[in-house]
Amino acid sequence: DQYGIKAALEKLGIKSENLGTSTGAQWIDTGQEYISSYSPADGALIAKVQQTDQEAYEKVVVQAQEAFKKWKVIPAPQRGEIVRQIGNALREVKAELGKLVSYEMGKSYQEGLGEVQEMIDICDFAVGLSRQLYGLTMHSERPSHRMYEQWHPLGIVGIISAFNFPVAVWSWNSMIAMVCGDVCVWKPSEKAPLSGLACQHIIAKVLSANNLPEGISALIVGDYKVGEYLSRDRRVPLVSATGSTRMGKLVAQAVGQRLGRSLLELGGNNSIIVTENADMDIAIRGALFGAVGTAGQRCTTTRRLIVQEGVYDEVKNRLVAAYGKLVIGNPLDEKNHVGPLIDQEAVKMYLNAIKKVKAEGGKELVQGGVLQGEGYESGCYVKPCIIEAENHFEMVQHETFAPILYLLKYKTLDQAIEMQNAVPQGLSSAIMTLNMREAEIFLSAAGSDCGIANVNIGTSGAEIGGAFGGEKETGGGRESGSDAWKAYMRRQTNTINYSTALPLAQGIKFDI
Ligand code: UN1
Repeated sequence: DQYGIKAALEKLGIKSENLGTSTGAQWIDTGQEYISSYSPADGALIAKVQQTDQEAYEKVVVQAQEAFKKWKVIPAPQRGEIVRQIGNALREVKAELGKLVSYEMGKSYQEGLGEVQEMIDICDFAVGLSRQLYGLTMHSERPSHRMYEQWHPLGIVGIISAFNFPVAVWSWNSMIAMVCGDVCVWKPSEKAPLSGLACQHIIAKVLSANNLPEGISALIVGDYKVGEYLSRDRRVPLVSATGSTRMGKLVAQAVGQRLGRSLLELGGNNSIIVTENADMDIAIRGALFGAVGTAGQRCTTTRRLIVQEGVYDEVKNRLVAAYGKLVIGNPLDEKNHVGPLIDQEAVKMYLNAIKKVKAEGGKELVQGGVLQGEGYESGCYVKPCIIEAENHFEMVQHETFAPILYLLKYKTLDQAIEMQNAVPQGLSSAIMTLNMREAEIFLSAAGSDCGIANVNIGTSGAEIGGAFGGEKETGGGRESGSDAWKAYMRRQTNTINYSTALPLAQGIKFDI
């Protein structure tokens, strides 16, 4: 145990066998099967978590409904105070939780720490927000009338999160939802349930220390079938789901069927345009982290590099050289740059994508493949690769959650922008240029069609202060900063008459 996993698990309250259904401090034994969580880093069994069934889900939702009655009338700044304490509790276990995320999911320890920092950041943001849930006031057209709007808590928010950001994306949703007066039921990914469990322990401690009722923050565990409990449940007005476009469409249909709200953060197919006016050092570094960071398993990962023909060879050569220096191995060992994929299923998809794109005419500049031998026993370590391709190739149009970078060539900026936009997804995008006109065109209405568009920064690593999400098959939802909180509340328009008459709007006369 050279990385201190045992001590981290102990501090986070994770045993070898754990219940998985919780309304806060209380855990429900469902008698169901356990999910085994294996580390892609070394293939070892970390611990087991029991799955939720319909009966236990019922208990969770009834408890959440009860909790909502109390939580929604607590003043928002007081709810913010609870979130402030959660942020502090996270600060205390940053190293341990970062380690568990790294070990269970496979991202580097640095990125595991970064993920917990992202949670702390959103707590701070939410605390400030708890005093800023502003509505507008309007001028009434009628004399001695006042009009304004206010934002009220919505109810139970269902959160379905993905394995790649097993804790941060939950916190974007839950911390904002909490200050908004909502209660949350969270289904973490069945591929990283222990990270979810650890968060449940942290949050439950803070809630009980403040004598708050059970049910403000609940946990359920299982695969998509457990997710369906949430998406089909009329008592859950909002379902926020992160994952594949395929999953998002199913959630949207089920939630739409009952006219609920869904907030979707789905696949990306993000590109960086490198123009002839780029700062090449920044362009190469940005593309490198964007493409191989988190082993290509971010929804914001750079999947396409669209390079101007005049600098194409330079970019290609420098990138190939940089890939040659990448060290692949155990994510907890800080000398390694790239860790494993989440599981062998993901390895299969990676290999399949490479095979398919080559059959379509793609040319491997840096060869992919599965690593074998000492340190790679889990079978989840793959080589980041670069493939020269064309934008219309089926595989280039598709999001493969792995470190495969497609290199594409362009002549004019118009062409580059057209290529950037000519994919079904619309999450993140970037341009590398020191030319002001190029940058502004890229950011204009004629430019990138994505929810995120950066200049001289890669496609990944967004800060929590902005709204996060994207267009088209990315699902259209916005989470995290800016005014994304509005999705977690219901808006009410109020008109008050303080006159002695009852004038009708639009000047309508109705006298008897
Ligand atoms: C995700 O991959 O689902 O912008 C979220 C980023 C991170 C969040 C990614 N802050 O890359």
